[in-house]
Formats: sequence, C-alpha cells, structure tokens
Amino acid sequence: MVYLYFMGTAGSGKTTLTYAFQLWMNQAGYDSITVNLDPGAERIPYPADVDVRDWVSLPEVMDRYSLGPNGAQIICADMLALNAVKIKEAMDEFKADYFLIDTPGQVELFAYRDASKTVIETFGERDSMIAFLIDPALAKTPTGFISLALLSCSIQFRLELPTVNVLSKVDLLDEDEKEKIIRWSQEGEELQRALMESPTTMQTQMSYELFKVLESSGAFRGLTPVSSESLFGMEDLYNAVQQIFFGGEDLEK
Ligand SMILES: Nc1nc2c(ncn2[C@@H]2O[C@H](COP(=O)(O)OP(=O)(O)O)[C@@H](O)[C@H]2O)c(=O)[nH]1
Ligand SMILES: [Mg+2]
Repeated sequence: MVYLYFMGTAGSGKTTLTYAFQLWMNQAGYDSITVNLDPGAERIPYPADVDVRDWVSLPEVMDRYSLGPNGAQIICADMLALNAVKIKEAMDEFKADYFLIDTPGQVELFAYRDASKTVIETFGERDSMIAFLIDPALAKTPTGFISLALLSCSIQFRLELPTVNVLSKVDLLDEDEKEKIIRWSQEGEELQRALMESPTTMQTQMSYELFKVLESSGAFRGLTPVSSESLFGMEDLYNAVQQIFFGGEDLEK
C-alpha cells in the first residue's frame, strides 16, 4: 500500500494531478483510488472515491462558529485529525494499492499543523510519501525556483516523509524553459550561473547561500516534469514512487 500526498502552493495543480495520475494508473492497470482531504474544496473536477467533506465541511464550520473562511479552515484542519480513523475505515473498504491524496489548497494548512501528522500516522506513516508540485509560473526565475525548493525541503522535514519533486503543468512551458528548470534542479552550477546573471540584489546573494545549503545537504535534487493536460511524465512519476519505496535508495523503507 502506498499513500501519496500531493502537496504544493495554491494553484500548483494538486487536484488536477490527483485525478490525472489516477486516470493514468487505471489505464496502466494499477489499482488506485483518490481521496479529497480538502474540506474547503468548492468544486472538484471529478468525484473523489473518499471525500473528507462527508465528515468535515467548511461552510458548516463557518456557519456554526460564525467564522470567516480562514478561521474556519484552521478548525477544519484540526477536525480532520478527529475524523482520521473514520476516513481511514472508508479508505480501507476499497482495498486499493495506491491512495492518491489531494491536500488542502493552502499548503500551510496541511504542512504546518499537528493535526496532519495525526492523519498521516493514522493512515500509515511508513507507507506514505509526498509528491511536491513546483508551479512553473513561480519557478521560472532562479530566486523563485530556490524559494520553492526551500518550501519543499521545509515540508519534507516537517512531515518527515520521503518526497518526489514534480514540475507541474509542463505543457505551459516551452521546451527550453522546461529544460532550464530541470537543469537547475540537477546541476548546482547551472543554478549558480543563472543567479550570477540576475541583477545583484540582497535576494540573489541570499539565494546563493541558501542554494549551497540545499546542494550540499542533498535535500533537493531533480525534478520530474509532468502535465495533467497531456499525461506527459505520469510513468516517470510512477517510477519515482517505486524508486522511493522499492528501489533500495531509501534505506528507511
Ligand atoms: N495547462 C495546464 N493547466 C493545469 C495543469 N494542472 C492544473 N492546471 C490548471 O491550474 C489551475 C489550478 O489547478 P488545481 O489542480 O486546482 O490546483 P491546486 O490548487 O494545487 O489543487 C486550474 O485552472 C487547472 O486547470 C496542467 O497540467 N496543465
Ligand atoms: Mg486543489
């Protein structure tokens, strides 16, 4: 069993990729179901097999406690933990091999609340991993790229889960841009060169120092490009998941 949590900044493509990856997996003959963990999702493009909104609903919490959406989101995030066992029971009924889990739109609601740790532990921590989505709109500049790499590392450390970093929506990038961002993720010198070419500001200097830490720690390396639109890269994502759990790379597993 694998629990794959799709995480990333709001609008990075988590919801779309959750479904696109399921579509690809089912076509390829793998057994997967989708789980919506976003109590505030207003509209999801396809029905989730298990939907947290059956237990926790943002509009209801806003009503009951007279809260705006932001305050209610925090209550909902904690209610997720209170309902984790029931959600897990509903997931178990499917007896699937892969659980593709869409997380709340605002990444901090899931990444930085203790409730999420409870959820991950209840579902099965040892079988869990993160697919962190890098939004190409934010990753086109070297400083933007580094800020997302840092966010990915921060979440990885916070949740203590193996992570595959995904460059999402690559159908929106031209080939040169796509290659450039992927090279930055693989070769520190390329990113360093791009930083040197940017106008020298406090941010570029700071980025350079931060990037050296990322590089030497090996906490962020490589990106798997995918498109939910064309299903480009889905097999590579599948292989990256296999590598983490069964590849012998990650000795903890
Ligand atoms: N062109 C393109 N658009 C995408 C892709 N994935 C997501 N989108 C669009 O990006 C927007 C945000 O996607 P969504 O999945 O809701 O992001 P989330 O907030 O991370 O769940 C939507 O308008 C999607 O249609 C993709 O692979 N290609
Ligand atoms: Mg979403």
